[in-house]
Amino acid sequence: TNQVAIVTGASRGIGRAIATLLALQGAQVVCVARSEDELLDVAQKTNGLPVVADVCDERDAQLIVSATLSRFGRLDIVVCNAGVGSFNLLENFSAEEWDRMFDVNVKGTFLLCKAALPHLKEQQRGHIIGIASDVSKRTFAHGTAYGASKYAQHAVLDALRKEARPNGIKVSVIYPGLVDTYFNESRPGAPDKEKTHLQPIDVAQAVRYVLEAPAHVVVDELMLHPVTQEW
Ligand code: NJP
Repeated sequence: TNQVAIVTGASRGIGRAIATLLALQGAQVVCVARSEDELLDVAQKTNGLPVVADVCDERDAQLIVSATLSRFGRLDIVVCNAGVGSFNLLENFSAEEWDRMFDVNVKGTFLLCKAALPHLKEQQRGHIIGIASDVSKRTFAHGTAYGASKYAQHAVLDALRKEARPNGIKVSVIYPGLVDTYFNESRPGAPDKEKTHLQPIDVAQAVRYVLEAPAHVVVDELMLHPVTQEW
């Protein structure tokens, strides 16, 4: 199709896989992240529009949407994927680390939705997709800050679904378990992770699934895990 999609966190990991799959499906993709070199690479491979931006910055969020509209004249899909996480005992987290997770994971999602909504409302159509986490719905040790931010991101999108429905706008949220990416400073591709982790493409396929729902159907939530993940 000739749909236009914004994907945040497109420089690597899950966002890169989503941008790549959407481009393969025929979408025009606006690739958003802070790392210019990686972003230019993925934009070139997807024939997409690179927008170097920090999702925590309100002006950047507005710029992402205005750059999309001036380049393509339309906006159909907004994928709020950019996210960060680090894990520690509560007493070992700095206030800065706490703020960083809430800034990217919660405020980043809020700001891009806020910037996109006037346009989506005007056209009475659009699809917002959030990449949350299985820990948006359960807690775990060492996950106070990250888990709280992902619960909050889930709450933002869950409430937004109710606000958006009267305007014909769909909100779908995907809750993956462990995914083999650069998340939390890890290195993807270790052979032992093939069984223990999802691959970024698995999450991209979930995005494709929710996008393929018929016009009268919204997939509210989709949770996926590697079969081996115990918790
Ligand atoms: O992580 P990673 P994932 N402004 O580190 C971007 C969730 N999740 O793909 O700016 C704009 O490979 C960053 O780009 P850059 C997770 O919570 C994961 O795994 O250049 N972009 C990069 O492209 C997150 O919401 C797992 O540094 C910013 C991307 O985000 C989503 O999946 C499990 C940014 C991160 O790529 C994607 O994470 C789960 C900013 N301020 C949920 N800050 C998992 N991996 O196990 C970061 O349940 N980015």
